[in-house]
Amino acid sequence: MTLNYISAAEAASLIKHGYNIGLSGFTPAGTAKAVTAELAKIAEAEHAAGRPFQIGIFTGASTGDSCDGVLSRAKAIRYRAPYTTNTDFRKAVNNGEISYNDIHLSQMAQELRYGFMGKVDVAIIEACEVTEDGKIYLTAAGGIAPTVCRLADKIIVELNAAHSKAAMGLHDVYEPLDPPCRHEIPIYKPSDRIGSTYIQVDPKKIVGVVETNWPDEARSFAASDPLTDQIGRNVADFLVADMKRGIIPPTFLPLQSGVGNIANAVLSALGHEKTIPAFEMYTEVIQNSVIGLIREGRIKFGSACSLTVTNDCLQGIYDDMDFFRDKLVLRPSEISNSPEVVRRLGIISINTAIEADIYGNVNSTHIGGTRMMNGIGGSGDFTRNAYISIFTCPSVAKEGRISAIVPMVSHHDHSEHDVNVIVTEQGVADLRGKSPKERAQAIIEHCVHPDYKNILWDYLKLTDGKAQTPHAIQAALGMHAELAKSGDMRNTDWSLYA
Ligand code: 0RQ
Repeated sequence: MTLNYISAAEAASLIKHGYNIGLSGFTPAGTAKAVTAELAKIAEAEHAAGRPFQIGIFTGASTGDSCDGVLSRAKAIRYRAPYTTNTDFRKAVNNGEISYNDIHLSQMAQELRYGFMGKVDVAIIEACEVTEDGKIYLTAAGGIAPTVCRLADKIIVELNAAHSKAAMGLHDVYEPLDPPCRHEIPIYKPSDRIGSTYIQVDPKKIVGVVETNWPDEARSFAASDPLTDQIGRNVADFLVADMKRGIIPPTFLPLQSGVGNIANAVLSALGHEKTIPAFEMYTEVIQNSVIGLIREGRIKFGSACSLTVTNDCLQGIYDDMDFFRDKLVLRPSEISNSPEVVRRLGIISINTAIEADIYGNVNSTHIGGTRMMNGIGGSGDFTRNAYISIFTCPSVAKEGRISAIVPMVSHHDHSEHDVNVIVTEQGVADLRGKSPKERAQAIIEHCVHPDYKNILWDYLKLTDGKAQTPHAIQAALGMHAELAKSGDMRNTDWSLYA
């Protein structure tokens, strides 16, 4: 079948008010860009003409400004799932303008297949190559592309020349069957390949191919600083001690690490800790730091859903594909984040918390308990199923006015049953094998900033100290209430609750 080459504007005109679009990509890596940018113009024109125009978005994780940014500013998003990092999208969500379904990333593809979120009308897939017999070769991310291609009525391919055709062998495309027919996902080590290097679709569904040359819109992260370096050092020291005690095998275990500058600092500390042998990653996002460590031989293999790296780093990978071909694989998010595989491989997971409480519950998503930050991302997929689950965060935020450790989290993403270790720049609280009361002692002793230690010890004195998980319920959110009142949790006065 001959492919139909069309402009981005023509492709966007195929998307109607009320449609749900399914996108390739995971983080800004590999996300379609040109058609959504044109779609925002259509939405603005329709709104100016007094007509409604809103769509639903299904995707792998966050996208770039050319999707979530332009479409939220154009008020063109009715519904979206899952994770996002875009500032304008966040504002719209917290203004109540968008219906945002923040689910675990591993569940996105299957929940679409199960029919939980409605129909996928059009899939927009970024590719580095597409063939007349319907083979689509993805770019820098797996995401939910195989599933939205299969479910969508129509497929638009963005053939993006900014991605080298060298990406063609990177992917391992695999979609599990759904219950009651699902089998095991046959991955027994991070480097196992179980699928094909392309998505096979019915070529008749490809309604248009849009040629672009649009680099990924990956964020660059702040350079590491003494605080993030100290957190990285604390994680590395903790893992080295666990290895010496025989808790972690001498060959080490595969790592998952979140996104951001703390994650970069942790990886850098682990990569440069010579008592840890060269290790593997089974993770969702590969950042620049991982690529550097692969080049140095400190990371042996990286399995991920996306290459969320700067464009010069990505070009370096494409240019050096002979070196990277047997050291990297990109998978769909339901495989990169599969709870089954994470549990089997014995992943050490390292993610960032917004806040944690003295019993080890973690809030990853909401500021002040109500305002969405980004979303849970893959942190829950990995944390609950990890061999060792670690959360890191600075002990204070906003120049010390906020303590990251509080009596009770204001929103709850990861429970005390799932969180093994909390690490701040102050130190490490090892919660494994401890009761809630023992956990509270460890967290306050080792992780809390000195400005807040007495405030938290004094909170415990308000409780009867006997219950399984002692709380003074009226005061449990007292530090948050104080922040709302005076702007500084250090002013917390427990006598108000005595
Ligand atoms: O505010 O933006 O005004 O400066 O929150 O905090 O310290 O810059 O940290 O960018 O690493 O984000 C948890 C959000 C951390 C992220 C979170 C304020 C702080 C700052 C951001 P400003 P930092 P980061 C992999 C796995 C969930 C998903 C996940 C995240 C802003 O890591 O989205 O783990 N995680 N996915 O000042 C009020 C507090 C605060 C606070 C920090 N206690 N109260 N504000 N801030 N703590 C990714 C994927 O799944 C794809």
